[in-house]
Amino acid sequence: MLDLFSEEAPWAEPLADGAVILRRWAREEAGNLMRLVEEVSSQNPFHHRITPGGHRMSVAMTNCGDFGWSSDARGYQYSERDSATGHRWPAMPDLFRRFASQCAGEAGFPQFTPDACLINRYEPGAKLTLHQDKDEQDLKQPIVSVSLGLPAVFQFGGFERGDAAQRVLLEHGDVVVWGGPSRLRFHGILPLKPGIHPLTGAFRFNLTFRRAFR
Ligand code: MD3
Ligand code: FE
Repeated sequence: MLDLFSEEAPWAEPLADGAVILRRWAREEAGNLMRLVEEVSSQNPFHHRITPGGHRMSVAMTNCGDFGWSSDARGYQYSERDSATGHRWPAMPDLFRRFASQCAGEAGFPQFTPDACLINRYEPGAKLTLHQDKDEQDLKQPIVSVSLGLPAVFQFGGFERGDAAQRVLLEHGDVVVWGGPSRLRFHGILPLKPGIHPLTGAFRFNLTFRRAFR
């Protein structure tokens, strides 16, 4: 089908206080970013982790950087080693660090240097229920998220689990910077619809760049 919008330039729009969507900002680098995702995941394969409650997550994850986020019987935490293997996480590629810092700068966070990158892989039906990201030491640091491949419906709620949530479609190349008051909002991803994307096949990938420790 003819894609009437494929030539449209990237643009930025505020989503909420402290949150900015940089639509399509990662499109130009998407091929390079995906090659690096393959490289990281060849060293530390995507893995469906078990929540502290004993459930297998539908989203498969890996990490790169000085720290990685994971979940196991002991709970959720950032650590220098993958508890599943005892190995350090692969180094964060320079392009990842540079790209995330540049996006954060555009959104008004000029000092952001990530020390952790969580990579989520969604297959059809995979979802992330509403949650807050609060395992990081300094919640004044933003999180930069980069979506690649199949689109997903993102839910953006309030400060309590039961608050009404807005729905936002996150598409290939969309970058979102979450800082300020938005940093502690509940958020999630609705079950992924099946499809085929020319770059990522049957999957959606989401990279989140974080500062885990001061
Ligand atoms: C809003 N990831 O990894 S990205 C996560 O698409 C996570 O895989 C989703 O939520 C994904 O924790 C959503 C958008 C996102 C990331 C972090 C946030 C939104 C956020 C932190 C605070 C508020
Ligand atoms: Fe999150």
